[in-house]
Amino acid sequence: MSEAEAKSEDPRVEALHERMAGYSLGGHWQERQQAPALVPHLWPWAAIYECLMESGEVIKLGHVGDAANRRTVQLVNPAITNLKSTTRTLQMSIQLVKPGENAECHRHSAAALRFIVESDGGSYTNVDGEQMLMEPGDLVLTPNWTWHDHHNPSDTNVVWLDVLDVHLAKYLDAMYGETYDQGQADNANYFEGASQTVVYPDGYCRLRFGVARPPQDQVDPRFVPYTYKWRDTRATLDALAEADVSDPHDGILLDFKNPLTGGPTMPTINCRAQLLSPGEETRPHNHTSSTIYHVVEGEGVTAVGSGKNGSRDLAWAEKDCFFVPSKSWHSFKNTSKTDPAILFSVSDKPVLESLGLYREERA
Ligand code: GTQ
Repeated sequence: MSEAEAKSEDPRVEALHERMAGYSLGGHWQERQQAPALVPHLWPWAAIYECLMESGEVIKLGHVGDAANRRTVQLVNPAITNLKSTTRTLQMSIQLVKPGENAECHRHSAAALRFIVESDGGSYTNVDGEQMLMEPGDLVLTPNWTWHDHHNPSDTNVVWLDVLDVHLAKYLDAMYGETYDQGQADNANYFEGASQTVVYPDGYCRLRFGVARPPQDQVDPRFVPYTYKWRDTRATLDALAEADVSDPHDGILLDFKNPLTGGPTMPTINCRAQLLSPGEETRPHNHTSSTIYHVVEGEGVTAVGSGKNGSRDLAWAEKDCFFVPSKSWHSFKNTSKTDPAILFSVSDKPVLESLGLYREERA
């Protein structure tokens, strides 16, 4: 029995509770069930990969209705296994498309992105008619309501991280979508059966939304399809590491900016890359956004500290994924004395910022 209820020896209070329950009312003083606090967690790549490869054997990728339209292994926060979600707002999953397979065209209100882990560069996602080749480390955006289908015409597997704001969209009762078969295309020339026709070549988005660009492009700047090439990101990290421009809490830190607004990657998801120099140890900080990390290269430890979320030392190696909950103190250590460590991360920071709910404490 709760403290408040224990004190209610007055039979009139009990009667009031019963009467209110009958009217679907509650008293501010009555106990309520709290949502569980999310916990820090690390998913070793070996475990993810083993299950993903097995899914490649037993889960058929096919047409909507007769098989899975996407083959992904989803990261689940152990505090909310019943919800099968990575964070309260975001889902990170790992997707496999085998040689010769296609994942059919659809679009949805949830924003999505892909970060490529394994590819020989021959696979691509078609986003609103643009071929976006997938090389390891590339970041491919499929913003809210953009059509997308995935293709692997190569002879090796392609594996990537999917990140979607689907839990936020569902929480807001704003999750909807359509497959190409049911939908109407904006431009009939884009579509053929369950896949789009390629109308724009790979790299078109970086020209069209580049520094020299058409003055009156009629697009909603918040939702432009875009790909950030890893060769560019890596060169920037290396150049800044050389110049020693380091953030005390995150090392060399890059935001993947929206190319038109200069704002976050997408309205609901921000992406970052960070480099920790050999032996580097960062200072702890905490903030009200929650973050999922993927280790691009290197090894280290993220100490996730104190408070109601518990304290954990997450020891990571290449390709592992880990989660740092909102408001958790955390700091990074690159445990190699010779090699840099590079992390890719996604967070719901833009949501918190746009609602005036973002806070950060630095030690
Ligand atoms: O590849 O379009 O992990 O629609 C979840 C939903 C991937 C995708 C996911 C999706 C996709």
